[in-house]
Amino acid sequence: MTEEAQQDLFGADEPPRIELAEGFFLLKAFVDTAPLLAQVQQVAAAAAFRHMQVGGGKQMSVAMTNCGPWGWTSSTAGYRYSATDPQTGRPWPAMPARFMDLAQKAASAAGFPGFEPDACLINRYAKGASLGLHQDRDERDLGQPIVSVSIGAEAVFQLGGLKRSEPLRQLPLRDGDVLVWGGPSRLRFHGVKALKPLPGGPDTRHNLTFRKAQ
Ligand code: MD3
Ligand code: FE
Repeated sequence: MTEEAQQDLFGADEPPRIELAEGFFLLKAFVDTAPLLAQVQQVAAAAAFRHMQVGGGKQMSVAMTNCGPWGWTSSTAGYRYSATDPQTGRPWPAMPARFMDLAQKAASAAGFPGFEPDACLINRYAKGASLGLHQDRDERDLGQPIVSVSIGAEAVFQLGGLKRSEPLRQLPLRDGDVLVWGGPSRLRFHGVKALKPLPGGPDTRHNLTFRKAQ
């Protein structure tokens, strides 16, 4: 079915919900991102964006911070969820009520009711920043879905399979698009290609990922 035909299955007032794979949903233009970006700036004022270290002493091109009870961190020692920001020793900023509400509404819209995220990882992409192919498997209960929200510049994301070697589908992600993935798609490999901001558009992309870490 084409995207257009699938959109016709929904009422005119319903945001289009596209199932890209079993348990993997794209909610196009699901949210107005202006208020979200303001909250991101508030979080970043208390827990600054930083380029985390990964194996081999390299730094990620994507800058990250977190809000909520748990935050994803990476160092030369490996990946983990931490209740405190290793840069300040303080707890991560609280998850804004608007974030929690959005994550729960999106999860429900994709058929995952009762989602209670306790972590929100915030990624910031400047021109050229990318995220290599990976799986999200640092969460305790892989039966819980993940919700992601795209803000700002358009990016091309790569949707793979359950093995790194499987072919990748490339899909554009635009401002306000929300992805929800769970069930058999929870451990799909995925990544984001180097950001190429379009002339006249925003030069930065932010992405929120809501997770149940513990
Ligand atoms: C899941 N972030 O933080 S989220 C991450 O846009 C992360 O910042 C990316 O991956 C970002 O761990 C992507 C959306 C996404 C895209 C493709 C996927 C999630 C996916 C494909 C398969 C499974
Ligand atoms: Fe990921």
